[in-house]
Amino acid sequence: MTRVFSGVQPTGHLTLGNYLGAMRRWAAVDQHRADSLFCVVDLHALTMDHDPARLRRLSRQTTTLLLASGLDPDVCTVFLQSHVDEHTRLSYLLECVATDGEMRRMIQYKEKAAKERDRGGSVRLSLLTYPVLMAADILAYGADEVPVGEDQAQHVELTRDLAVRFNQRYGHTFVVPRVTLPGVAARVMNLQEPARKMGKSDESGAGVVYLLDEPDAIRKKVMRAVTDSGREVEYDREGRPGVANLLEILAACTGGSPQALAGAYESYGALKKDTAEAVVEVLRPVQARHRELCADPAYVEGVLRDGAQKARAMARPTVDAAYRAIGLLPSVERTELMDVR
Ligand code: AQP
Repeated sequence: MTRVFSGVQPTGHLTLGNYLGAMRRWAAVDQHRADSLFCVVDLHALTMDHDPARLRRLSRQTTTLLLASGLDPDVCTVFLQSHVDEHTRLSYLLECVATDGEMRRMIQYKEKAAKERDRGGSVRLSLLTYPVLMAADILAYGADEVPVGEDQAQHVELTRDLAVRFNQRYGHTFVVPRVTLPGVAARVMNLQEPARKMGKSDESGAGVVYLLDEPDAIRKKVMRAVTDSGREVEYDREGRPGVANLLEILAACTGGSPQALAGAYESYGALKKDTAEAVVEVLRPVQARHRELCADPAYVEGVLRDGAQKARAMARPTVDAAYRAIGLLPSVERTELMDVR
């Protein structure tokens, strides 16, 4: 059976981008057709300046939202990255096959490091090495597919490179995974700055629809979306990125295609109105389920406890095999060696 792995970072409140680009597909499709693991990758949240209390809150909220979006712990595995030591065990081995040059080429590293430097902060070493930890997240489970938004595709490419290199040097150990992207809304853009990705760590939040935004807040944000001075509704990602973004969001929410939807509108106002309502409707059941789950924190804790147990059992054999392949003596063999002497 195909195995799927994906994750989400508890670095802020989850956005419509996270939902349309990744989470919705995990719940609607992946968990039912594959042996799937979905992970709140909390260690990745330590790569930038962070507040420990906020991280704890966001880790709980992110887990609750994954469940609210439809992940069913009876058919998939939901867990926290820091609960399974195999991720960091494997990450070090992969650091020994990755190169400094390929880490520095990662777009997210360049962007986030530049932002941190502009703020006068210092760049954590873990920001540079985090794609290797992400590779370990994926390879530890022998995942065949990694369903992500477009912004994570480069990191999955790196994961493939590291798996191939490790296998060539030390013998076949890892499945080489492939990225899967959604057909539409693979990169939802910021409503105020359509050249920029809608991200959860955006400072103002004006162009970001959060999954827990009230319906009126969603309507306001969509109605104020930056478009352009033209009048005709055309799907042109390069020339009219703001309108194209709205069309993609509408298409992702209603199931149409952005090109076909463009022909159905004569004004930006009407497009914005329908997009706002479509987003409100898509998020309504997620928000309702989130409220129910918040009233039952013991259930969410139980999901994480069981998920970690299942995940550990899946990851351990592969990570142990990697340790052996690279030349490290497993502790059992070490005892046997001493007996022989
Ligand atoms: N705008 C987006 N459009 C489509 N997909 C997106 N994803 C994120 N933003 C969009 C996808 O959501 C999944 C989880 O994302 P993540 O938390 O691992 O990574 P991120 O969103 O890049 O988060 P950061 O780095 O904490 O902060 P921001 O958001 O501020 O950059 C992934 O599959 C991702 O592709």
